[in-house]
Amino acid sequence: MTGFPDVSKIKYEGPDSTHPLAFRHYDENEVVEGKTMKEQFRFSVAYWHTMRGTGADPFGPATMLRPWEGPEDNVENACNRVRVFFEFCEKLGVYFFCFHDRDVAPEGDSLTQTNQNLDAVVKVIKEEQDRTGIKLLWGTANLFSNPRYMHGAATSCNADAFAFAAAQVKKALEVALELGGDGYTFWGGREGYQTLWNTDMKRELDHLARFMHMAVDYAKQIGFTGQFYFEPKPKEPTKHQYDFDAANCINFLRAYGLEDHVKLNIETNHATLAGHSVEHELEYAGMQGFLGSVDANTGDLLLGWDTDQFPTDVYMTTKIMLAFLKYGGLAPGGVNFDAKVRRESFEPIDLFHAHVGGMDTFAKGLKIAAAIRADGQLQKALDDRYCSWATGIGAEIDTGQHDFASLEQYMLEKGDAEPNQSGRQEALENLVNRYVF
Ligand code: XLS
Ligand code: NI
Ligand code: NI
Repeated sequence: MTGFPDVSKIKYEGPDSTHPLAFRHYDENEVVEGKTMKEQFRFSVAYWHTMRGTGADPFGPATMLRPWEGPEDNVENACNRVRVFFEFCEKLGVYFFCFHDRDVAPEGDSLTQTNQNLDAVVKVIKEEQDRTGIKLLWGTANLFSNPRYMHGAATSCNADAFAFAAAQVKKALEVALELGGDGYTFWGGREGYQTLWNTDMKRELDHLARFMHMAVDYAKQIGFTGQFYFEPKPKEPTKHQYDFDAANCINFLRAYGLEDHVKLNIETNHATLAGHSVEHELEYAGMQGFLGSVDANTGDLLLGWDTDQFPTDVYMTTKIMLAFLKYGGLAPGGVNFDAKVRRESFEPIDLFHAHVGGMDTFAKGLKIAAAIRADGQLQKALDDRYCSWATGIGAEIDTGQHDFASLEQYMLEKGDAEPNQSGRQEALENLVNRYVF
């Protein structure tokens, strides 16, 4: 098998630890705001990056040293890889994972053969789940790598690509059910376009909605009760992805009657590619009742693409955790590390360094967020800022007691608006920093 023989179970050692592979802040049993950290986060490892990331980039081939990989990517090798993966999750102390169908099993020469390959590997995944208690946070289907999907899958101009994708998602839902998965994610893949000269956008969006309805119907038919997620991303690989950002996705879901079935899976780096911050996306999804799950990673300010780096910025995880806590947590969603080690970090041990750092950064963010909330000063400042809406004219407007004519009358009598108060942005930034450092 040759997994990680030199690594033992990662332990919590506390903030003073200097051990490079120990948690300083993530203690799975520590209770924060009524839940253990294990329950708060529901951390998940992404199979595609951690087991299938090769380090290849447009300028050079694979760099990753993965001693467990056999010479050929056959079913036997795929099954062995699954066992190594579960060893990794166990040693890391993560209880969830996510995968695409094509991450775990190689494609065959026909759909029948491909499905058989998948079944053989899923059998091993099930055994490993039973052995370890590790669960599937969400499953998904890769509807973007195979050349048949060059024009998209559900939004392809080629109806057969749509049909093939439907067959693939049907199978992926059966697998998610078999593995007791808590969810299923639609990420756009190549659902988008490069130029309107060759694109009928209305038709493509209608097809995407039809496809998602078929998935919802099939899940119902087979008894899969996991949560569906739609994952916003503005660009890459297409120039205009149809699932641009939270607001765009929510509009799509409502326009096509999918709002009762699908929530959002918000990814940090996708938020920044859309010109937003992750906290904006979480807040928008949360306030609309669509906050489902999170793909945790980070981009690079100097690079304009989806670099999928591991999160190391406590300020950012603090903001993320403030949103989580505000909206009552994520379950049945979780925090899935949709993140990859750099091409230059090619040794297996780097996978541990990356995840340990990400988990600790989130744990510290959670503690800071909980302290900010317990103290209440930030909330008080926010409440004070809107105090004109709590009573008097503001409360009357909010309860529907006014129209333009009555407000004109009110102002004619009053003469002018009350003076404004300072926004105090800098003071509030300093207040937050008091908890951060
Ligand atoms: C790609 C997406 C992808 C989804 C799963 O940018 O983040 O990894 O999370 O298909
Ligand atoms: Ni993602
Ligand atoms: Ni991504």
